[in-house]
Amino acid sequence: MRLREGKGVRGRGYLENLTGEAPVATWRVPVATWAVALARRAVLLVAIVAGLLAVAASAQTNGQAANYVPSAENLKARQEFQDAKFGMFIHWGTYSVLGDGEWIFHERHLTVHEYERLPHFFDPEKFDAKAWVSLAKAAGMKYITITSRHHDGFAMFDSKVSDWNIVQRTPYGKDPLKMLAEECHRQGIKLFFYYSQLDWHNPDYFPRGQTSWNNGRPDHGDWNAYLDNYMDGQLRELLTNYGAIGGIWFDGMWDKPDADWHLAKTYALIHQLQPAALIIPNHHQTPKPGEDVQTFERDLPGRNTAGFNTNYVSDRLPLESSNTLNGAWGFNIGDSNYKSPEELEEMLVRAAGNNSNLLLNIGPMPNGEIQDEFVTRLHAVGEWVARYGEAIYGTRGGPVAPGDWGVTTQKGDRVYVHVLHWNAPLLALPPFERKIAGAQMLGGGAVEFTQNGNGLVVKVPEAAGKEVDRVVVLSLGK
Ligand code: H79
Repeated sequence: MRLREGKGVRGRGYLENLTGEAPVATWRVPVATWAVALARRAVLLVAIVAGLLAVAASAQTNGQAANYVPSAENLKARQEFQDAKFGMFIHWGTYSVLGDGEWIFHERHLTVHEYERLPHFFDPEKFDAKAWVSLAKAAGMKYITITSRHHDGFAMFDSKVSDWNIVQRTPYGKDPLKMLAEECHRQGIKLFFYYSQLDWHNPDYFPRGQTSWNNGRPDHGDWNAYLDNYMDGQLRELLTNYGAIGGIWFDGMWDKPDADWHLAKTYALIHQLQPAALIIPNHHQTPKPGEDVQTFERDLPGRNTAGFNTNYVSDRLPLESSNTLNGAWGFNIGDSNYKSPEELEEMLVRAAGNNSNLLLNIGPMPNGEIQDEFVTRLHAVGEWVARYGEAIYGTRGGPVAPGDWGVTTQKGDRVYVHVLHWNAPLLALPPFERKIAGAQMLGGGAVEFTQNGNGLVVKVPEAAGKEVDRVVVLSLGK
């Protein structure tokens, strides 16, 4: 009986009790009882191991990397990702030729045969990787996420998996991602690959989903081959041939939300090839095992003004919010709805105050140039962020909930109060747990404040001209 009374029966778990040292008191127990107890232990152990195996197997078939434990490199990469705060999103593909976004295949009801004409016109002779990476840097962006292939399935890189790629189907005949990766490594910018799981071109993307389903493909196809050979094959290329990459930004799963996407297999492949590579899925759902970042399309985390995002916000994963500089992702020749530098700056500040990164998109032109309207605005943001970056880079969301008035960020013992829309001289904030030792404007100038049990009142200087963000730096005392 004594054998069953050990501390491990409850508490820290059966396995420890079963596999742990034999209790010292064993000799007092008659041999027969001892043997029966051992046999029971063995049976129980076998049952537990079998149970664990079954759980693992079902996790595999469910497509969930249920046992995912991020590697140390991965956890470090997550921190660096959060510190980076500001990234450049690039949508560029053969669709850019038509100057009407990246959904023309679907929106114009083109057949595969018709769409296959497009690559013949794609010859970006002005593409200059150095200019692109330099622009990102000048804007204060710390990483780039580029479409390695969009929903048209067209690989913008040298792929051996299929000839539906830029090297084999365009007069250009080169791999721009290779040039971009080399330039990013030279300039110290992390490169992420956007990869569309949705494919409007491959017949094995079958059964088809909600989009571009009637475009001349046969009514049969091998879904498993599409995932395991085609997609994973291309991901293997992206994670092998371009040096260290930041990660993979997935999109398009929402086209077939109920399908088995073999996520466990794909995610394991990525983490095995590059443990530090982050998996960033834009599936608009609650994060699944194996994923490293939660990203929100055209929305701050949890807002869902777009209508297709989830309201759930992870308190574990780094967060990211993607948005467009005008209204389009891929080059749109008629879209002049540019956000002003001030709007973009506010967007970045609001992202940071919501503990999130901002991934800001541009759609380069089919000749490889980036239009002036993007360039001038990005330069303006870059000049601004050079002055205000201390209150953004390396911060996390601050202690005060974001509001219309503004947001807070925090780095160590400094809280940055970003006053965005507040016309009164005094700004009242809720109580801080710690005493405020001092307050000053970022860039200089003392700030008067009073702190008591009701909260903190800060005297904010008037905004100068178009000043977007008045940043009060609070030093937290002991
Ligand atoms: O790459 C850019 C867009 O092309 C792509 N994601 C960004 C980053 C994108 N595609 N669609 N959307 C964004 C919006 C999603 C719309 C949806 Fe639906 C509403 C998905 C599910 C419901 C449209 C309608 C597609 C299926 C039904």
